[in-house]
Amino acid sequence: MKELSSLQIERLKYQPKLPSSLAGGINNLSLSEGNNTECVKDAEQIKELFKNTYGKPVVTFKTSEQTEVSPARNVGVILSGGQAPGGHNVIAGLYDALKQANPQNKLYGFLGGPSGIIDGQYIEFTDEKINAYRNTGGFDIIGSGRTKLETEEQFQKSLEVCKKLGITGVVIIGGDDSNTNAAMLAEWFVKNNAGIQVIGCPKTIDGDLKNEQIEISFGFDTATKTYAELIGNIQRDANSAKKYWHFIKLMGRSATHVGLEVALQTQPNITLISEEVEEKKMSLKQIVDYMADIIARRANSGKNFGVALIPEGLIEFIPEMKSMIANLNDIMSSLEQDASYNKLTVPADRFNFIESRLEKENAEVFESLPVLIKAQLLMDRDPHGNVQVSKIETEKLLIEMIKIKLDEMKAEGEYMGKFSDQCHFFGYEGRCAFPSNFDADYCYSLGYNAFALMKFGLTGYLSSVKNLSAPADEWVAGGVPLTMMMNMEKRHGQFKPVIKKALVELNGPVFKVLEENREKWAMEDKYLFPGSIQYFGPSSVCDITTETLRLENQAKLAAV
Ligand code: FBP
Repeated sequence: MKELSSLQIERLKYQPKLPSSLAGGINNLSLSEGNNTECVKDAEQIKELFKNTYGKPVVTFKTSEQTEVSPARNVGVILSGGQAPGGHNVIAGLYDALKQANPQNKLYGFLGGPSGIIDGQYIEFTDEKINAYRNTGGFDIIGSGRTKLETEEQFQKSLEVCKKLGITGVVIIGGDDSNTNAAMLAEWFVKNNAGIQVIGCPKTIDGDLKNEQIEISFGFDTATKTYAELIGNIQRDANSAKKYWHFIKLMGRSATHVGLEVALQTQPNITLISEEVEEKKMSLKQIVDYMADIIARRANSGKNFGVALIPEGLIEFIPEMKSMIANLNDIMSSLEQDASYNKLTVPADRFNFIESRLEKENAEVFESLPVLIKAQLLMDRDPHGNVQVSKIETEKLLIEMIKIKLDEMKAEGEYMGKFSDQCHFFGYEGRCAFPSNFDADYCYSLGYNAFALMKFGLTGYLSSVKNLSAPADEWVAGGVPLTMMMNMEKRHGQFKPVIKKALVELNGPVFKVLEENREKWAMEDKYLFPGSIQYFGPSSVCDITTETLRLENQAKLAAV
């Protein structure tokens, strides 16, 4: 029996690249500070909530001739939220920097996500443990979780656990919500003179934790390449058999960065972009008409096959659904303790109960949905009170409605084809893939850099590595104050400080490519077959980044 696959063995040997500014060693760094910063919106409230950590400058590292060794210290690390390829390398980079800085330093990993720091569940990392996970996918080294770190009691408990372990620095690896929590914890520690620094690292396959300072979150590169490989294979199958329409839902809770990137890598016949649906105020019926029109036109030219990409979060961007879901979320949160609802066991009774409480127009929308979707909309909410969109089979909803539309078109003589469907949902398939070279390098650099930020006494910062379209040695390492990315948004009915999510920009360079080509891709088959991620071989296939990064960087350069 084998202990490791051949690829596992080879990947463990890969040495991730660091930006040249960090490659000189953790004890040979100097720090440059920019000007003080402002948050993206709602400055008054954010300043008030983050009195101690607001407005700090963006910082950048350079190699220094001077060597500075600091006293031994202990650091803790948390993996938070959904898995993303490269998480293990963030921890490996952090560990290497910390041990290089002072071999007496210790790194603790909190188990099962943020709950680990509250409940005092942890391990101490050793060389052996870290070496077994280098360049591997997944978060299984310490596990992850979605507990929100936000209450006074949780902060107090975290402080006690850190004190017990002598921890003076915590790294939180997470998405927008987890880094919002990192900012709150950092502020609380300063306010309470805890002497504990907090640094965040930008993680999420969704690609929506990005802004002027953060070019992309880690995991997006590998996950989109994994999905693109699978979609390319399906396109080949569709083009060979010429008998199925493949409807593929793609992960990405809210924004459609994943769908857009994958579309540019594969050029399918239909790509829905949630942000466009919202901007154009498209109803569910209009989306169905748009898709049915392409299906009919292709069928009328002899092609009863095709590939359509559907973003996971679509349902929440269709105005009538958005309004209904918001209304439903409020009702559901008040129903948790409601015995009259909880005792209903027959689905139809639950649907009637909900319909009777929804506002009239929302009730009509809910009522019009197939039973399967109604039931999925009533499932448990996530810790933020949101519908778990990954569990809603939007692709099936669209297929059912398209079939009805095509029958109507057939009756009118507008459609003569045959529609046979296949459904797919790609999400979990990509979140734990072996990180691409890009993600392996980027993540290792983020972790290494997180310790550099701690070494300079900073707190409430997000580890940042920029200039990512260039080769790794030209990347720019530094830190961005977390408050700089914040604004106030309504959560659970209350305004709270949160890191602003980046949605797809409809006037941005990436969407423009889709917009310019989609009619051609709809009718002529311009499929691309990206194949699997390459880890060994020419740099032109192993080290390429995403189209999103390439096009955004190109646009930035053109604007200078
Ligand atoms: P993060 O924002 O925590 O990185 O997670 C994103 C995501 O992968 C979404 O794309 C998806 O909707 C969600 O996680 C699924 O969550 P879960 O893993 O709890 O099923």
